[in-house]
Amino acid sequence: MEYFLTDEQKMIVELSRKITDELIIPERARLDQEEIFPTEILKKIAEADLYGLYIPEAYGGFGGGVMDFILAVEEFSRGCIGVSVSFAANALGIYPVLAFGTEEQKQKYLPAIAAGTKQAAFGLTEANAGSDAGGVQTTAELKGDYYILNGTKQWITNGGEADTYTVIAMTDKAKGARGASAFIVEKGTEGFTFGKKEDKLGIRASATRELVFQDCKVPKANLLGKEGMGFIVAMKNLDHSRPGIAAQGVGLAQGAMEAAIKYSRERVQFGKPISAFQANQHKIANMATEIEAARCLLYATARTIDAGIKDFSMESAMCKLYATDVANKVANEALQIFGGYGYMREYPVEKMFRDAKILQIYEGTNEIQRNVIALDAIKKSAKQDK
Ligand code: COS
Repeated sequence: MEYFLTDEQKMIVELSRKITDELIIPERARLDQEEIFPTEILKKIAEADLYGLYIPEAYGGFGGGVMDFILAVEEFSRGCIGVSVSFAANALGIYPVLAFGTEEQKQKYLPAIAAGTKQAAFGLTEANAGSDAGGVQTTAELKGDYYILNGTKQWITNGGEADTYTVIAMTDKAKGARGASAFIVEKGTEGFTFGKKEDKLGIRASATRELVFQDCKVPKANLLGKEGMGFIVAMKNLDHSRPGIAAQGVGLAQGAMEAAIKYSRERVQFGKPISAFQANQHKIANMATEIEAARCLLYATARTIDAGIKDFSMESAMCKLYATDVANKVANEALQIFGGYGYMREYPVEKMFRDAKILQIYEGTNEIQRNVIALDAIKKSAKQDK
C-alpha cells in the first residue's frame, strides 16, 4: 500500500527500523526473560533524535505530529512492545504539559523529554479507578503555596524510571469528575515514592509500578490548566495517545506475521514447505489483509488529528480497538503456524502472543473503546434528527 509518506517520515521509518533490527530484536528475549528495563536502547533512540518527534521545535523537538510518532512506535513494536511502550509512555506522560501547560511549564519540562535525557509517565489509574476513570480517590489539597497529594496510583508504565509525572488527583471530591485536577510531579519530590515492579504476563521489559503519595508537597505552579480540568486533561490525553497503542498493535502483528511466513517457507512436512498448504495460505491472507486494514485506519486517524480536527475520540478509539484485536488474532494465528515450536520460548511468537494481550486492556479496555464509539455514533444520529 502506498501511504504517501514525506521524505522526513520515510527517514523516521528507516531510522526506527535500523534500531529495531540491530538493537531491539537481538535483545528482546533477554530483556523479557530477565525483566530488564531497556535503558540502553532508549538512549540510542534518543541519540537518533526520535524522542521529540511530536514536540515543537521551540522546545527542542522535531516539530512533527502524531503521524511521525506512530511511525516510530510501529517499527519498534515489530521488534518488542515492551520496549516500544517504554518509549511511547513518554508521550502519554508529557502530552498534558504540551496541550495544557503554561509557557513556563513547557519551557521547564519539554526540552529534556524531547532530548530523551528524562523520561515521563502518566498517573491516572488506581485500584478502584480503572475503566471508571472518574473514580479517582487520590486527593490534592491546597495549603499555602503547595498542593498536598495523598493516594496511590496503580500499574503506571515507566513508574520509577520516569523523572516527570503528570498525575490526576481530586481537588474537590464532591464535584465528581469535575473535581479532578492535573499536576506535574517530579521524581524526588518529598512524599513521592514507588511500589515494587509488577510481575507481568507480557511486556516484561517495561516497568510498571505504583506511585505512592504521602503528604507529597507539589508546588502550586505545577497545577496543569485550572482546578477541575483534570478529567478533561486525562480524556484528551487518552484520545491523543490511543493511536500509539494501535501502532503497537500494527507493529506487533507485522512482526508476528513476518516470522510466521518465514517459518512456513522453511518448515517441511509431508515433503513440502508448510507454506504450500492452503490452510496456512489462508491464515497468511487474513493476517496480511487485516494488518493492512488496521494500518489504514491508524494512519487516517493520525492524519485526522494532525490536521487539527478538534474531536477525534471516536477515530482514536476505533483504531485502538481494531488494531489491538487484529494484533491478538494475528499473534494467535502466527503461533498456530509455528505449531509446537511456537509454544516454546526459543521462537519469538511465544513472547508476541503474551505481549499482545495487554493491548486490549491498557489505555482503555476494548470494551471502553466500543462504548466511546457507540455513544459517539448515537449522539451523531440524535443530532441529525434535530
Ligand atoms: N474529551 C473531552 N471531554 C470528554 C471526553 C473526551 N474524550 N470524554 C468525556 N468528556 C467529558 C464529558 O463531556 C463530560 O463533561 P460534562 O461534565 O461537561 O458533561 C465529562 O467529561 C464526563 O464524561 P462522562 O460522563 O462521559 O464520563 P464517564 O465517567 O462516563 O467516563 C469513559 C467516560 C468511560 C469514556 C472514561 O472514564 C474512560 O475513558 N475510561 C477509560 C479510562 C482509561 O482509558 N484508563 C486507562 C488508563 S491507562 S493510562
